[in-house]
Amino acid sequence: MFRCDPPVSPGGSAGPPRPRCRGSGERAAMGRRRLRQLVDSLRRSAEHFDKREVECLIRLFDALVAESGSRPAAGGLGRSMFRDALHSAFGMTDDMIMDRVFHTFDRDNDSCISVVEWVEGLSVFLRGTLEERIKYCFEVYDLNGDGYISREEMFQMLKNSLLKQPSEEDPDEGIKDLVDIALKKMDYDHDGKLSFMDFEKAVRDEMLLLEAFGPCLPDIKSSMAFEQKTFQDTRRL
Ligand SMILES: [Ca+2]
Ligand SMILES: [Ca+2]
Repeated sequence: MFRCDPPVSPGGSAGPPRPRCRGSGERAAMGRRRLRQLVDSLRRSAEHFDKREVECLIRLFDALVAESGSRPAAGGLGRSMFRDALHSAFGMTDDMIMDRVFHTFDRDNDSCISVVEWVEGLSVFLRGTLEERIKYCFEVYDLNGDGYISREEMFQMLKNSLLKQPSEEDPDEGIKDLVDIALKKMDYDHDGKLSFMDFEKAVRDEMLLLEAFGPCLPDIKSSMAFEQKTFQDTRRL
């Protein structure tokens, strides 16, 4: 069971009102007009989905929230439910990476994924452009959010993903070697850490480096299966 903390102060953001963590019960009370507004607004902000796909994703969100047993007032996806969804739909298993994915979706940092955050997050996660995916992966890997992927952060992520395989020698030494290799290849300005510019340049040179520190995007097969299953529903909201 999870709990959604109350949202932080909205701080007068521009644009249409962004609903926070509304569950199915609360949204039922929004009325059809507001639901239309939500779909229209999401179609603009989550630009990789068309109207029908947005509706399907809202429906899936409602189903997941209902499944989690969240109280309507606190509706929205908490961390554990979101991780379960990532695991079952995309085969993700790395808790550290899944927590970071949660963090990138949870734009307002209230520990709860609202319907808007869900659809906008999936737009990048499933269909993001290369530029969007580079930004997304960098955000996932910058564990403390200071704008750099540090040597320690690389070590932590690589250790986390590599220790699942049996190793014969001192694993830390091997991981340190990998960090050195990553820095040698990606740290263009030689300051011992990866800035966004370093990371972007490295990935544009070699696409495989996009997920250098752990898989955080869906593979093509599970992504296609998810889309097929989610978007086959032709009912209107
Ligand atoms: Ca949130
Ligand atoms: Ca950092």
